[in-house]
Amino acid sequence: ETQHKWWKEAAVYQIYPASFKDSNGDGWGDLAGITSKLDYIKGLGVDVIWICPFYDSPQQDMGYDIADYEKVWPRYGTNADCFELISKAHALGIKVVVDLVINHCSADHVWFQESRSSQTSPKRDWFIWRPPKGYDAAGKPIPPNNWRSFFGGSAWEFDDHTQEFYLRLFASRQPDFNWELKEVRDAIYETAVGFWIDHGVDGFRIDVASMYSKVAGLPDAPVEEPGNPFQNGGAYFINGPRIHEFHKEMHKYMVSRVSDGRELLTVGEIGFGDERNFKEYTSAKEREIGMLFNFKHVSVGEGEFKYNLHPYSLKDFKLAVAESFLFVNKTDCWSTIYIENHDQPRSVTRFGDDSPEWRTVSAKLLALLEISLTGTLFVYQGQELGQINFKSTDPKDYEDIEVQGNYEMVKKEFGENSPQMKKFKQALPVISRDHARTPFAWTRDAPHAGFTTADTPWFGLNSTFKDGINAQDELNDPNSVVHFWKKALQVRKQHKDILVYGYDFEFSDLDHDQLFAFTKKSDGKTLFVALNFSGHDLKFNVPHSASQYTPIFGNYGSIPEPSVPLRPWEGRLYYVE
Ligand code: ISL
Repeated sequence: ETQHKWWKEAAVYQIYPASFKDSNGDGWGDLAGITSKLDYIKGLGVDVIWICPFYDSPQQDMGYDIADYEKVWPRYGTNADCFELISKAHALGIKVVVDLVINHCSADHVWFQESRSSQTSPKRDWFIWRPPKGYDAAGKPIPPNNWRSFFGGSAWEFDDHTQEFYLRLFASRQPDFNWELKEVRDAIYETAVGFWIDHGVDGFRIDVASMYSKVAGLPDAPVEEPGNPFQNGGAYFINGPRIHEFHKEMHKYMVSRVSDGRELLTVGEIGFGDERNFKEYTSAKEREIGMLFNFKHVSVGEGEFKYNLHPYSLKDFKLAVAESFLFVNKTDCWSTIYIENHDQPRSVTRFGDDSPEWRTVSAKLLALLEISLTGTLFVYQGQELGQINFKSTDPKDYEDIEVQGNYEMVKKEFGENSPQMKKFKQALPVISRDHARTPFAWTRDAPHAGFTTADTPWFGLNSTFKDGINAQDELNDPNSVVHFWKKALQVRKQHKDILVYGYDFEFSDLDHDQLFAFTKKSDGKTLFVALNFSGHDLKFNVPHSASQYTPIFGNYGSIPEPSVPLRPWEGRLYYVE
């Protein structure tokens, strides 16, 4: 049975430090900037902040390439700034979760420097080194297998110094740790986990949590994308043979390290898997991770190669959304509800309608969907404003290494004028990670929306701050998306028994292509939710027709009887008695 826990009913606000608030005018957000905005965050009614990596890093992958787990990157401030942020947040009753990036580190980390110094270095096996498979006609070394990096090209990097390749599933300078060695795991726990527990954090968002364990022998991946020398090797490292053993071990370490009895929030970036895996990761009795991020719903329409988009139906989306939490039903497992993060585009553009006519109401509709679902709710900075994507198909307008790396790969493998390139460019304004990474818009009237006083921010703002998508204008407008989110978070708390913890979820009209409607239960109560994913009026079948419907909440002010058609992008929550 589902137990109530603080971290299940908390609302978490995710902060991307580079793009939240710059306090010293160098064009980058920083920790003191976050501290200066704690009142704004508190005002939203969230309980926790998760701060993306702020550790020392050469920033090849925006801080997910960590060179020192125990030191703040100087542009983000000092360790003292970080400890101050934690204590000021705590004083306001806000808990703090940090990112735990331990599938890989940066090639600048001293451990990797030692490892690459020679083939006989005592730390050689701390990373995954292999000799070339052979040499091509031009004498170039051939990678040990055909795995593709998430950022394009081979997942292997050749190191001239020792004439071997190291595995790096992500960027060229993000070497994967060799988790097979106990010595490596202990060293990771001690620094990346222990140091931050000692400094008072309330939990961890665990990066790439499903990929630490690679299948022995590192076999070639089957060819799913003909013509490309590099293939998706996920079957050999996602949810690998020892992954659950590793999480059990790390969980034990965390529990033993906490000295004051606080219970940590842990959320694993699991991405893809089957029900058996989701349950094993998150079941309380397995003692691994508190909850997980499933990627199914945010990936609908993406290809085996992410940027190869294809059409999908609302039914595909509904089923994918449900996969996030259905496995939790009346068990001791748990999951998350989210629709944006720093790796995803803006949800209004992707799943709502970002035209001036429907932006506000469709952003509110997505909020209604999220507060109605079972799991811990995560809101990403700017989502509470109904931020939208910027519209560019030119790779030059994008910063992200994932865009740049895959652009180079498509160019090299297929050419600048190929149909593959055309598809790639069309995908950019839809799904690039950069849409989430434009600096936060605080006000309309200051340069760069008040994010920085520098002439040039590290990444340009979305120009929509001039059209009212900024915190100040929205706080001044009672009908804005931000005010709706505040209310929505209160409603979720008020009705948490059913909204947060409800069970026996059931779709109505699953095949319907505009209607997202469902029923779920809690002890003694039944909830019915109807959401119109279209820009026109929608009449729908009312289930439980003999029953009494009591309105709870909606995005059009007054809430009529369910027999009244839904207005464009209208959503309604009712109790059914
Ligand atoms: O972003 C993705 C899909 O768009 C994923 O492939 C993503 O790279 C993967 O989920 C892992 O993400 C995490 O680790 C990466 C980092 O770039 C991401 O920002 C982070 O969330 C490497 O550390």
